[in-house]
Amino acid sequence: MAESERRERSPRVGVVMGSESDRPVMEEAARVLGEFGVGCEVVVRSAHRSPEATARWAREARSRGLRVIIAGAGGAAHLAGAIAAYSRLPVLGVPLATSPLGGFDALLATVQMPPGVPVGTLGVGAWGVKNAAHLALRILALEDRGLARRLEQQALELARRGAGAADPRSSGPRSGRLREARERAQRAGATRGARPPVRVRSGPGSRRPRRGGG
Ligand code: C2R
Repeated sequence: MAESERRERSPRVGVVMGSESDRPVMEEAARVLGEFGVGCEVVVRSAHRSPEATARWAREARSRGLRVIIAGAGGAAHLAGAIAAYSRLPVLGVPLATSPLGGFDALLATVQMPPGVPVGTLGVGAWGVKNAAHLALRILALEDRGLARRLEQQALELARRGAGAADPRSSGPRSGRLREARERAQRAGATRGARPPVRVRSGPGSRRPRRGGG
């Protein structure tokens, strides 16, 4: 893929999380978006701890060039809903498993929004974060043919891999893993030096990451 095709001048996806302690899992979203050459803005904002800064960030998101927002939070996860109240951009909410209730609390807090203020809620934790990024890519691909083509290629690749795993002539799971590792390395090589922008904004509500937290 041509470098110019992968490069993007300004981020199109906002990735917002309730605390610095959410960062390790939320960064998966930036990684997936980056694989497709889509830039993102990564921020920490909290509807509870920094409500005014959260409202400001959400209100200004569209004028900064963002087109989709991914919001992840744990516990009483009101962040995605609050952002959907302040912005008309599509908001994808990811419940995180950070409290002793294991993410079920965050799922309920994110999913059941009052009609008219939608949050597209994904699965809990890392799977949800990855799928939020994939869903954001599909939304952007509605208006971006190059991206739509890259998603089509990815779907073909996934189908090929699935077929390979079921094929009795393939030389087993070990060689499959080796092939995947090789492909990953090749992809990393191909995208090195052509990274899309990741804008990291600090602000109120930011907390130092806890050791082993998250
Ligand atoms: P700390 O680790 O900072 O104590 O945060 C965060 O997403 C995090 O998972 C603990 C958890 O609190 C969550 N949090 C929310 C919101 N703000 C922070 N759910 C919010 O506005 O919804």
